[in-house]
Amino acid sequence: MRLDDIMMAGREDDDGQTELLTKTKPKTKRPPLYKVLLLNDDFTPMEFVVHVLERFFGLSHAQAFEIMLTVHKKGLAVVGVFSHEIAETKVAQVMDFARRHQHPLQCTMEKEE
Ligand code: TYC
Repeated sequence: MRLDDIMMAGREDDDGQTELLTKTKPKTKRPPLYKVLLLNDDFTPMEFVVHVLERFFGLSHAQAFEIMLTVHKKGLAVVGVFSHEIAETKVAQVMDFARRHQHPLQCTMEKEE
C-alpha cells in the first residue's frame, strides 16, 4: 500500500480523546514503467552493441561495455527502465539502427511488475 492511499485526520471526541479518521483517497495511478531488454545473438559485433548502448542509452563506454558483456554471457540484460513512450522509442531506434547496419540485434520491452 502506498502512503497516499489513506488520508488521516485527528478530531477530539466528547471525552477529549483524539480519534483518528481514515478515508480512502481517490486513486491516482502512476503510469507503469517498462524495462528495455537487449538480447544476445551470435553475429552482432561487440563494438556495435557498445556503440548502440552509448548512443541511445547515454551510457559511458565502460558502462556500455559491461552491459554488452552481461548480454553476451547471460543472453539478455535490462538496459534501462522508462515510460511506455520512451521505451517504445528506444526499442525502435535500436531495431532501426541494427537493421540499417544489417545486424540481427534484438531489443524489446517488458512491463515492470
Ligand atoms: N554475442 C555477440 C558476439 O559474440 C556479441 C553481442 C553482445 C551480440 C550483446 C548482441 O546484445 C548483444 N559477437
